[in-house]
Amino acid sequence: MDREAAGGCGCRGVRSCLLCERPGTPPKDLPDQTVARFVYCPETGLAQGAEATEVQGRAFPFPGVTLLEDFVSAEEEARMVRLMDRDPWKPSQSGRRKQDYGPKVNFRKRKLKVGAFDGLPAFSREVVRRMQESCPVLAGFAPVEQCNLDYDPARGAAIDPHLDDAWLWGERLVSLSLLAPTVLTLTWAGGPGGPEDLLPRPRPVEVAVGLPRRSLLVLHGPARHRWRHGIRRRHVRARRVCATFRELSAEFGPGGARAPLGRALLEIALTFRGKPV
Ligand SMILES: O=C(O)CCC(=O)C(=O)O
Repeated sequence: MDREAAGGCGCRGVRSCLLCERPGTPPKDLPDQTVARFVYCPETGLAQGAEATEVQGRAFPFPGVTLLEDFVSAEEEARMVRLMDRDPWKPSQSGRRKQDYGPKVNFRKRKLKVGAFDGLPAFSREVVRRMQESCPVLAGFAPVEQCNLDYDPARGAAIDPHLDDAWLWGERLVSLSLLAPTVLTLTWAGGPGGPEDLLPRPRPVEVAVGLPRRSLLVLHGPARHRWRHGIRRRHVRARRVCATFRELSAEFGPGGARAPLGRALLEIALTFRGKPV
C-alpha cells in the first residue's frame, strides 16, 4: 500500500509495517535457520544454547544485562499507560508509535539543543527515584531522555536490531516493559572476541532475553556496545508499551567538553514537568 494512503504509518526507506506492506507480501521476520540461538538466563548470567538446536548444551558468559522483575506494580503500570494515552502518540518506523521527552538531536551532525524539551513527565519521578535507589548498577543514573514506544501486533510493530548512539548517550540504557511480555533479541555486532569462536562452525549468533511485563532492563557494557538489540514482529503478541530512559555520555558530564549543556539539560529533565516534544 502507498505509505501516504496508509494512515498512521511512519515507515521510511527499508522499514515497513502491516499498514504499508502490500497484501501478499511474504511474512517478514521468519526465524533464520542459519543463526545459532542462545537464551539468556538471568539467574546465572549465561547465554545458553537453545533447546533442540545444534548449540544445546553450550553456554557462554553474557555480561551487561540486568533484569529487575516487578519493578512497578500493576496499579502503577495502569496509571502510567493511562497518563501516556492522554497525550498524542506519533507514528514511527516499523509500525511503532512514540512519545519523546528529550532534547533535539541531530546524530549525523552531532548537534544537540534544548528545543521544546521541558522535562521528563511527572509520572516518571517515582520510577526514576526507585531506579537510583534499588539497583547498584543504576547508582547515580540521571536520565535526560525518556522515549515511550507503543507496539501493536495489528500494525506488525517491531524494532530492527540497532546499537544506541554512544556520542550522546551514556553507559546505561534502561527500559521499562509495560502491558505485555516480549523477547529482546541481541545480535553480535562483529569484531574480535565474539561468541562465534565457541561454535562448531562459524555462523551468526543471537541471544534472546525474555522481558516480563513490568520488568526493568538495564543494558550496559558489552550488551550495550557490542550486541545490537531489537524486537521481532513475532515477539509482539499484544499491545506493549516500553519507556526507555537514557543518560548523557561523559562528554556532557562533569569535566566533559560540553558539561554546561549537559548540566542545563539535566536541570530541565529532572523538573518532571514535561510534555512530549
Ligand atoms: O522496546 C524495547 O524494549 C526496546 C526499545 C529500543 O531498543 C529503543 O528504544 O532503542
